[in-house]
Amino acid sequence: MIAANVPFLVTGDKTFSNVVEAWTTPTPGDPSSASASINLPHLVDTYGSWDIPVKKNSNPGVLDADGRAVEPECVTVTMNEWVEELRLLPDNYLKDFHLHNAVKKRSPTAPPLYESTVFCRHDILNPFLDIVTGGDFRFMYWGPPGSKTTLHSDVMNSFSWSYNVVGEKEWTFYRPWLADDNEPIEFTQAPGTTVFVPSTWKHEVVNTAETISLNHNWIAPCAVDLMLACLLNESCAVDKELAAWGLSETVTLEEREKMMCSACGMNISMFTIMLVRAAVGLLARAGNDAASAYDLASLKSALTIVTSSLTPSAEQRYRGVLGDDMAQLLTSLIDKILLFVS
Ligand SMILES: O=C(O)CCC(=O)C(=O)O
Ligand SMILES: [Fe+2]
Repeated sequence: MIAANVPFLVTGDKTFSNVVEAWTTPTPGDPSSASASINLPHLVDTYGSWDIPVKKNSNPGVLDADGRAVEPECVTVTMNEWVEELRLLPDNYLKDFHLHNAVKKRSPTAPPLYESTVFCRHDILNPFLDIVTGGDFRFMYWGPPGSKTTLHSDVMNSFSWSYNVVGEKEWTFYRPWLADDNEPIEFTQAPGTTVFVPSTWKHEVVNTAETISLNHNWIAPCAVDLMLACLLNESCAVDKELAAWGLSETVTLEEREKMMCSACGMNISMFTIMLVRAAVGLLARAGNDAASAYDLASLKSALTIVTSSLTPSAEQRYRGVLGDDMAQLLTSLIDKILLFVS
């Protein structure tokens, strides 16, 4: 299903039952979570003093030249301010709050608040970022009725999943191989269900009731080619910009990689290390099954493209970023992986 890269809705996923139990209050006489309301006292008690990002959702759906949504204005407030003053103003949307990370930073040894939903346990992006940058793409969203996310496709051609803790969302998906005005796929997401958001599909989302959701962007080994396509695009965009400023010769490879990182959250060197880490992990598990073989073949194919067809070459980039010794180590590790994975 995931490799097919089409949207789907999952019901009966019990992964988040702890969160649902803590964050919602069942309606008396109705034990189902579908009619539960938000447990505001619990959320205020637990997260009241924490900083959260609130976006002014007045973005009219403008896309930049690469088809990404232009970001709406964002302010930082406390969860108390959100709950008491801001959460029901229709223009506001608590969005992209790194809750998972915030919990981990405050209580490093505590178990995570929730596990990733079962169909994305093969994420190679967030565990890598945890180690390398300390950042992540694991979010909590909380929007009043009518709040929305305008037309976009997800960052770095990632997949995402989105679980409704409480409330309801209307999703509209546009098939990437058809023009945007073609008949979209539309459906309603009830509380307690999870949507799989495929890579490169443009979509828009409206909260039809006050809604709290958990949402992760993630990369599966079988889809690294899509992420690579995005990074190669980004690399060309950086090159063009440097050429336009007459800086092609003066900017170092390290600076070039930094520019890529600030434009899209990742660069070629980091991407390569992420692939190597994933390949070594798969090889160490010595999985003999068809899924592991498919994953390894996808990683190998992306590594082959990265190592053989870039200008400036991947090896030059690693030298710029990691220094000579580490770059050499990385290159010989990649050679071994490419040899080993037949
Ligand atoms: O729930 C939303 O407002 C947006 C979610 C979304 O775009 C996603 O999960 O990819
Ligand atoms: Fe999205």
